Amino acid sequence: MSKPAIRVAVTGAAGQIGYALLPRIASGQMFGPDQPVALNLIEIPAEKAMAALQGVAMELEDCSFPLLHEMVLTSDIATGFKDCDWALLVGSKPRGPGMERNDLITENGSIFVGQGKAINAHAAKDCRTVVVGNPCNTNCLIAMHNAPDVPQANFSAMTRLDENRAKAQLAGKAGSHHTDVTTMTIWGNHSATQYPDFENAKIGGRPGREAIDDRDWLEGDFIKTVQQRGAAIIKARGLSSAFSAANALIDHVRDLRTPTPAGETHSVAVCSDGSYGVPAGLISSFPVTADGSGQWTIVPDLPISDFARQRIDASVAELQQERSLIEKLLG
Ligand code: NAX
Repeated sequence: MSKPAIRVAVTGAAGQIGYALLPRIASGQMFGPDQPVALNLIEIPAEKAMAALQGVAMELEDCSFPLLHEMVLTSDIATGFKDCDWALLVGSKPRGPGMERNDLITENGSIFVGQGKAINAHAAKDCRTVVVGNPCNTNCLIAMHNAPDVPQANFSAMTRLDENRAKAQLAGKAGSHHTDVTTMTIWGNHSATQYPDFENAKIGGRPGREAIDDRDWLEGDFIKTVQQRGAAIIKARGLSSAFSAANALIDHVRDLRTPTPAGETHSVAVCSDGSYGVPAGLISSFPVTADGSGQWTIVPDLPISDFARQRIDASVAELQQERSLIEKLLG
Protein backbone atom coordinates (compact mmCIF):
# COMPACT_ATOMS: atom_id res chain seq x y z
CA MET A 1 0.00 0.00 0.00
CA SER A 2 1.37 3.43 -0.84
CA LYS A 3 2.36 5.88 1.92
CA PRO A 4 0.02 8.74 2.81
CA ALA A 5 0.84 11.88 0.82
CA ILE A 6 3.05 14.62 2.28
CA ARG A 7 1.19 17.91 1.86
CA VAL A 8 3.49 20.71 0.69
CA ALA A 9 2.41 24.36 0.60
CA VAL A 10 4.39 26.57 -1.78
CA THR A 11 3.96 30.35 -1.87
CA GLY A 12 4.94 32.29 -4.98
CA ALA A 13 4.03 29.13 -6.86
CA ALA A 14 3.63 30.92 -10.21
CA GLY A 15 6.98 32.70 -9.92
CA GLN A 16 10.29 31.76 -11.52
CA ILE A 17 11.50 29.56 -8.68
CA GLY A 18 8.07 27.98 -8.33
CA TYR A 19 8.12 27.04 -12.00
CA ALA A 20 11.46 25.26 -11.63
CA LEU A 21 10.62 23.76 -8.25
CA LEU A 22 7.15 22.23 -8.59
CA PRO A 23 7.92 19.53 -11.19
CA ARG A 24 10.86 18.42 -9.09
CA ILE A 25 8.73 18.06 -5.97
CA ALA A 26 5.98 16.31 -7.93
CA SER A 27 8.46 13.87 -9.48
CA GLY A 28 9.85 12.76 -6.12
CA GLN A 29 13.16 14.60 -6.00
CA MET A 30 12.44 16.36 -2.71
CA PHE A 31 10.73 13.63 -0.67
CA GLY A 32 11.82 10.46 -2.41
CA PRO A 33 10.76 8.19 -5.27
CA ASP A 34 8.05 6.32 -3.31
CA GLN A 35 6.57 9.27 -1.42
CA PRO A 36 3.28 10.66 -2.75
CA VAL A 37 2.82 14.43 -2.46
CA ALA A 38 -0.12 16.84 -2.44
CA LEU A 39 0.58 20.43 -3.44
CA ASN A 40 -1.08 23.52 -2.01
CA LEU A 41 -0.12 26.25 -4.46
CA ILE A 42 -0.43 29.77 -3.06
CA GLU A 43 -0.32 33.02 -5.03
CA ILE A 44 -1.44 36.60 -4.58
CA PRO A 45 -5.08 37.26 -5.56
CA ALA A 46 -4.13 39.38 -8.63
CA GLU A 47 -5.85 38.06 -11.76
CA LYS A 48 -2.57 37.73 -13.65
CA ALA A 49 -0.90 35.72 -10.86
CA MET A 50 -3.88 33.37 -10.47
CA ALA A 51 -4.09 32.86 -14.25
CA ALA A 52 -0.37 32.03 -14.34
CA LEU A 53 -0.92 29.61 -11.47
CA GLN A 54 -3.67 27.86 -13.44
CA GLY A 55 -1.19 27.46 -16.28
CA VAL A 56 1.43 25.95 -13.97
CA ALA A 57 -1.18 23.52 -12.61
CA MET A 58 -2.18 22.52 -16.15
CA GLU A 59 1.45 21.71 -16.93
CA LEU A 60 1.77 19.68 -13.75
CA GLU A 61 -1.36 17.73 -14.73
CA ASP A 62 0.09 17.17 -18.18
CA CYS A 63 3.18 15.55 -16.68
CA SER A 64 1.07 12.71 -15.20
CA PHE A 65 3.48 12.43 -12.29
CA PRO A 66 2.67 9.15 -10.50
CA LEU A 67 3.45 10.66 -7.08
CA LEU A 68 1.28 13.78 -7.43
CA HIS A 69 -2.01 13.07 -5.67
CA GLU A 70 -3.75 16.42 -5.38
CA MET A 71 -3.37 20.13 -6.09
CA VAL A 72 -5.07 23.01 -4.31
CA LEU A 73 -4.76 26.41 -6.00
CA THR A 74 -5.53 29.39 -3.79
CA SER A 75 -4.79 32.96 -2.78
CA ASP A 76 -6.32 32.35 0.66
CA ILE A 77 -3.58 31.49 3.13
CA ALA A 78 -5.87 29.70 5.58
CA THR A 79 -6.76 27.28 2.77
CA GLY A 80 -3.21 27.26 1.45
CA PHE A 81 -1.55 26.18 4.68
CA LYS A 82 -4.36 23.85 5.79
CA ASP A 83 -2.87 20.57 7.02
CA CYS A 84 0.45 21.16 5.26
CA ASP A 85 3.44 19.13 6.48
CA TRP A 86 5.94 21.44 4.80
CA ALA A 87 5.51 25.16 4.08
CA LEU A 88 7.93 26.49 1.47
CA LEU A 89 7.73 30.28 1.63
CA VAL A 90 9.16 31.31 -1.73
CA GLY A 91 6.93 34.24 -2.69
CA SER A 92 7.77 37.79 -1.76
CA LYS A 93 7.79 41.20 -3.39
CA PRO A 94 10.82 42.01 -5.51
CA ARG A 95 12.70 45.22 -4.86
CA GLY A 96 11.03 47.97 -6.91
CA PRO A 97 12.70 50.98 -8.59
CA GLY A 98 14.17 53.37 -6.04
CA MET A 99 13.37 51.01 -3.18
CA GLU A 100 16.04 50.64 -0.49
CA ARG A 101 16.88 47.28 1.11
CA ASN A 102 15.36 48.57 4.36
CA ASP A 103 12.05 49.35 2.58
CA LEU A 104 12.06 45.83 1.18
CA ILE A 105 12.60 44.36 4.64
CA THR A 106 9.68 46.20 6.21
CA GLU A 107 7.35 45.71 3.21
CA ASN A 108 7.98 42.01 2.89
CA GLY A 109 7.99 41.56 6.65
CA SER A 110 4.24 41.98 6.93
CA ILE A 111 3.66 39.10 4.47
CA PHE A 112 5.44 36.76 6.87
CA VAL A 113 3.38 37.91 9.86
CA GLY A 114 0.21 36.69 8.12
CA GLN A 115 1.84 33.52 6.83
CA GLY A 116 3.31 32.67 10.26
CA LYS A 117 -0.10 33.11 11.88
CA ALA A 118 -1.78 30.99 9.19
CA ILE A 119 0.80 28.22 9.63
CA ASN A 120 0.23 28.34 13.38
CA ALA A 121 -3.53 28.08 12.98
CA HIS A 122 -3.97 25.74 10.03
CA ALA A 123 -0.86 23.67 9.25
CA ALA A 124 -0.17 20.16 10.53
CA LYS A 125 1.11 20.25 14.12
CA ASP A 126 4.66 19.29 13.16
CA CYS A 127 4.80 21.44 10.01
CA ARG A 128 8.32 22.39 8.85
CA THR A 129 8.73 25.82 7.29
CA VAL A 130 11.53 26.89 4.96
CA VAL A 131 11.86 30.53 3.91
CA VAL A 132 13.40 31.41 0.54
CA GLY A 133 11.77 34.81 -0.15
CA ASN A 134 14.21 37.58 0.66
CA PRO A 135 15.43 38.78 3.06
CA CYS A 136 15.00 35.13 3.97
CA ASN A 137 16.68 35.04 7.41
CA THR A 138 14.63 37.93 8.76
CA ASN A 139 11.41 36.80 7.06
CA CYS A 140 11.93 33.43 8.73
CA LEU A 141 12.38 35.16 12.10
CA ILE A 142 9.06 36.98 11.58
CA ALA A 143 7.18 33.82 10.54
CA MET A 144 8.63 31.87 13.48
CA HIS A 145 7.58 34.51 16.02
CA ASN A 146 4.08 34.59 14.61
CA ALA A 147 3.71 30.81 14.91
CA PRO A 148 4.26 30.38 18.67
CA ASP A 149 2.69 26.90 18.82
CA VAL A 150 5.14 25.47 16.28
CA PRO A 151 8.59 24.46 17.65
CA GLN A 152 11.24 27.02 16.65
CA ALA A 153 13.42 24.16 15.38
CA ASN A 154 10.83 23.63 12.61
CA PHE A 155 11.82 26.94 10.95
CA SER A 156 14.77 27.45 8.65
CA ALA A 157 15.88 29.79 5.88
CA MET A 158 17.82 28.79 2.79
CA THR A 159 21.55 29.37 2.43
CA ARG A 160 22.11 26.14 0.50
CA LEU A 161 22.38 27.96 -2.82
CA ASP A 162 25.29 29.93 -1.36
CA GLU A 163 26.90 26.68 -0.18
CA ASN A 164 26.50 25.10 -3.60
CA ARG A 165 27.96 28.20 -5.27
CA ALA A 166 30.94 28.14 -2.89
CA LYS A 167 31.58 24.45 -3.59
CA ALA A 168 31.61 25.12 -7.34
CA GLN A 169 34.10 27.97 -6.94
CA LEU A 170 36.48 25.96 -4.72
CA ALA A 171 36.30 22.93 -6.99
CA GLY A 172 36.99 25.07 -10.06
CA LYS A 173 40.06 26.62 -8.48
CA ALA A 174 41.39 23.27 -7.16
CA GLY A 175 40.74 21.47 -10.46
CA SER A 176 38.44 19.03 -8.63
CA HIS A 177 34.83 18.05 -9.03
CA HIS A 178 32.34 19.89 -6.80
CA THR A 179 31.37 16.59 -5.17
CA ASP A 180 34.93 16.50 -3.74
CA VAL A 181 34.18 19.63 -1.69
CA THR A 182 32.66 18.85 1.72
CA THR A 183 31.86 20.69 4.99
CA MET A 184 31.43 23.97 3.11
CA THR A 185 29.73 26.25 5.61
CA ILE A 186 28.01 29.53 4.93
CA TRP A 187 27.80 31.61 8.13
CA GLY A 188 25.39 34.44 8.88
CA ASN A 189 22.95 36.15 6.56
CA HIS A 190 21.87 35.21 3.02
CA SER A 191 23.18 38.54 1.73
CA ALA A 192 26.40 40.11 0.55
CA THR A 193 27.79 39.88 4.13
CA GLN A 194 27.60 36.06 4.30
CA TYR A 195 30.88 34.31 5.10
CA PRO A 196 31.76 31.20 3.05
CA ASP A 197 34.16 29.37 5.36
CA PHE A 198 37.03 28.07 3.23
CA GLU A 199 39.07 27.30 6.37
CA ASN A 200 36.77 24.50 7.52
CA ALA A 201 35.93 23.27 4.01
CA LYS A 202 37.61 20.12 2.69
CA ILE A 203 38.58 19.29 -0.86
CA GLY A 204 39.16 15.59 -1.50
CA GLY A 205 39.34 15.19 2.29
CA ARG A 206 42.15 17.77 2.65
CA PRO A 207 41.69 21.18 4.27
CA GLY A 208 40.63 23.70 1.61
CA ARG A 209 43.56 26.01 2.26
CA GLU A 210 46.04 23.16 1.69
CA ALA A 211 44.34 22.05 -1.54
CA ILE A 212 44.28 25.69 -2.74
CA ASP A 213 47.59 27.28 -1.86
CA ASP A 214 46.46 30.82 -2.68
CA ARG A 215 45.37 32.64 0.46
CA ASP A 216 44.89 35.93 -1.43
CA TRP A 217 42.35 34.30 -3.75
CA LEU A 218 40.55 32.58 -0.87
CA GLU A 219 40.28 35.76 1.18
CA GLY A 220 39.53 37.96 -1.82
CA ASP A 221 37.99 36.77 -5.08
CA PHE A 222 36.52 33.56 -3.65
CA ILE A 223 34.51 35.27 -0.91
CA LYS A 224 33.50 38.13 -3.18
CA THR A 225 32.38 35.83 -5.99
CA VAL A 226 30.16 33.79 -3.66
CA GLN A 227 28.73 36.89 -1.98
CA GLN A 228 28.02 38.59 -5.32
CA ARG A 229 26.93 35.55 -7.34
CA GLY A 230 23.23 36.44 -7.20
CA ALA A 231 23.94 39.94 -8.52
CA ALA A 232 26.21 38.51 -11.26
CA ILE A 233 23.38 36.23 -12.44
CA ILE A 234 20.90 39.11 -12.50
CA LYS A 235 23.40 41.14 -14.54
CA ALA A 236 23.97 38.32 -17.02
CA ARG A 237 20.42 36.99 -17.34
CA GLY A 238 18.31 40.03 -16.53
CA LEU A 239 16.51 37.82 -14.01
CA SER A 240 17.50 36.39 -10.65
CA SER A 241 18.66 32.80 -10.14
CA ALA A 242 15.73 30.44 -10.47
CA PHE A 243 16.51 26.79 -11.19
CA SER A 244 19.65 26.87 -9.07
CA ALA A 245 17.53 28.27 -6.22
CA ALA A 246 14.88 25.58 -6.77
CA ASN A 247 17.64 22.96 -6.83
CA ALA A 248 19.07 24.30 -3.57
CA LEU A 249 15.64 24.06 -1.95
CA ILE A 250 15.39 20.43 -3.03
CA ASP A 251 18.82 19.83 -1.45
CA HIS A 252 17.84 21.76 1.71
CA VAL A 253 14.66 19.81 2.42
CA ARG A 254 16.02 16.40 1.36
CA ASP A 255 19.09 16.83 3.57
CA LEU A 256 17.04 17.88 6.60
CA ARG A 257 15.05 14.63 6.25
CA THR A 258 18.01 12.33 5.58
CA PRO A 259 20.80 11.31 7.97
CA THR A 260 23.85 13.43 7.12
CA PRO A 261 26.74 11.22 5.96
CA ALA A 262 29.64 10.98 8.45
CA GLY A 263 32.04 13.85 7.98
CA GLU A 264 29.61 16.01 5.98
CA THR A 265 27.62 19.09 7.08
CA HIS A 266 25.06 21.34 5.38
CA SER A 267 24.52 25.07 5.61
CA VAL A 268 21.11 25.90 7.04
CA ALA A 269 19.93 29.18 8.57
CA VAL A 270 18.31 28.15 11.86
CA CYS A 271 17.38 29.77 15.14
CA SER A 272 20.63 30.35 17.01
CA ASP A 273 21.04 28.82 20.45
CA GLY A 274 24.01 31.13 21.08
CA SER A 275 26.50 28.79 19.36
CA TYR A 276 29.64 30.41 17.95
CA GLY A 277 28.77 33.72 19.62
CA VAL A 278 25.69 34.29 17.43
CA PRO A 279 23.05 35.85 19.73
CA ALA A 280 20.33 33.33 20.61
CA GLY A 281 17.10 33.82 18.68
CA LEU A 282 18.59 35.16 15.43
CA ILE A 283 18.05 33.10 12.27
CA SER A 284 21.63 32.67 11.14
CA SER A 285 23.36 30.18 8.86
CA PHE A 286 25.37 27.43 10.57
CA PRO A 287 26.89 24.05 9.71
CA VAL A 288 24.17 21.56 10.52
CA THR A 289 23.76 17.79 10.55
CA ALA A 290 20.48 15.89 10.49
CA ASP A 291 19.73 12.52 12.10
CA GLY A 292 17.01 11.38 9.71
CA SER A 293 14.20 11.66 12.28
CA GLY A 294 13.58 15.34 11.56
CA GLN A 295 16.03 16.57 14.22
CA TRP A 296 19.05 18.69 13.31
CA THR A 297 22.08 19.83 15.30
CA ILE A 298 24.49 22.72 14.89
CA VAL A 299 27.95 21.15 14.48
CA PRO A 300 29.93 22.14 17.61
CA ASP A 301 33.55 23.10 18.16
CA LEU A 302 34.72 24.05 14.68
CA PRO A 303 37.83 26.19 14.84
CA ILE A 304 37.06 29.84 14.04
CA SER A 305 40.09 31.99 13.13
CA ASP A 306 40.28 35.75 13.79
CA PHE A 307 39.71 36.28 10.06
CA ALA A 308 36.53 34.19 10.15
CA ARG A 309 35.39 35.74 13.44
CA GLN A 310 35.41 39.25 11.98
CA ARG A 311 33.37 38.19 8.98
CA ILE A 312 30.83 36.18 10.96
CA ASP A 313 30.43 39.11 13.37
CA ALA A 314 29.83 41.53 10.47
CA SER A 315 27.10 39.32 9.01
CA VAL A 316 25.50 38.80 12.42
CA ALA A 317 25.55 42.59 13.00
CA GLU A 318 23.58 42.94 9.77
CA LEU A 319 21.04 40.38 11.01
CA GLN A 320 20.67 42.34 14.25
CA GLN A 321 20.13 45.54 12.29
CA GLU A 322 17.47 43.82 10.14
CA ARG A 323 15.82 42.56 13.30
CA SER A 324 15.69 46.07 14.75
CA LEU A 325 13.79 47.23 11.64
CA ILE A 326 11.04 44.63 12.05
CA GLU A 327 10.97 44.29 15.86
CA LYS A 328 7.33 45.40 15.95
CA LEU A 329 6.35 42.49 13.64
CA LEU A 330 7.62 39.88 16.09
CA GLY A 331 4.39 39.93 18.09
P1 NAX B 1 9.28 35.92 -8.89
O1 NAX B 1 9.03 37.40 -8.81
O2 NAX B 1 9.47 35.27 -10.21
O3 NAX B 1 8.07 35.16 -8.17
C1 NAX B 1 7.60 35.51 -6.93
C2 NAX B 1 6.15 35.08 -6.88
O4 NAX B 1 5.71 35.29 -5.55
C3 NAX B 1 5.25 35.90 -7.80
O5 NAX B 1 4.50 35.01 -8.62
C4 NAX B 1 4.37 36.69 -6.84
O6 NAX B 1 3.06 36.88 -7.34
C5 NAX B 1 4.38 35.77 -5.63
N1 NAX B 1 4.09 36.44 -4.37
C6 NAX B 1 4.42 37.67 -3.94
N2 NAX B 1 3.93 37.90 -2.73
C7 NAX B 1 3.26 36.78 -2.36
C8 NAX B 1 2.50 36.43 -1.23
N3 NAX B 1 2.31 37.28 -0.22
N4 NAX B 1 1.94 35.20 -1.18
C9 NAX B 1 2.08 34.33 -2.22
N5 NAX B 1 2.78 34.63 -3.33
C10 NAX B 1 3.36 35.83 -3.40
O7 NAX B 1 10.50 35.65 -7.90
P2 NAX B 1 11.43 34.36 -7.82
O8 NAX B 1 12.55 34.51 -8.77
O9 NAX B 1 10.60 33.14 -7.89
O10 NAX B 1 12.05 34.56 -6.34
C11 NAX B 1 11.25 34.41 -5.19
C12 NAX B 1 12.01 34.90 -3.97
O11 NAX B 1 13.17 34.12 -3.77
C13 NAX B 1 12.48 36.35 -4.05
O12 NAX B 1 12.23 36.99 -2.80
C14 NAX B 1 13.97 36.21 -4.24
O13 NAX B 1 14.68 37.33 -3.76
C15 NAX B 1 14.25 34.98 -3.41
N6 NAX B 1 15.51 34.27 -3.66
C16 NAX B 1 16.12 33.70 -2.60
C17 NAX B 1 17.25 32.94 -2.74
C18 NAX B 1 17.90 32.29 -1.56
O14 NAX B 1 18.97 31.70 -1.75
N7 NAX B 1 17.36 32.35 -0.35
C19 NAX B 1 17.92 32.79 -4.06
C20 NAX B 1 17.00 33.07 -5.21
C21 NAX B 1 16.03 34.21 -5.02
O15 NAX B 1 16.72 35.41 -5.24
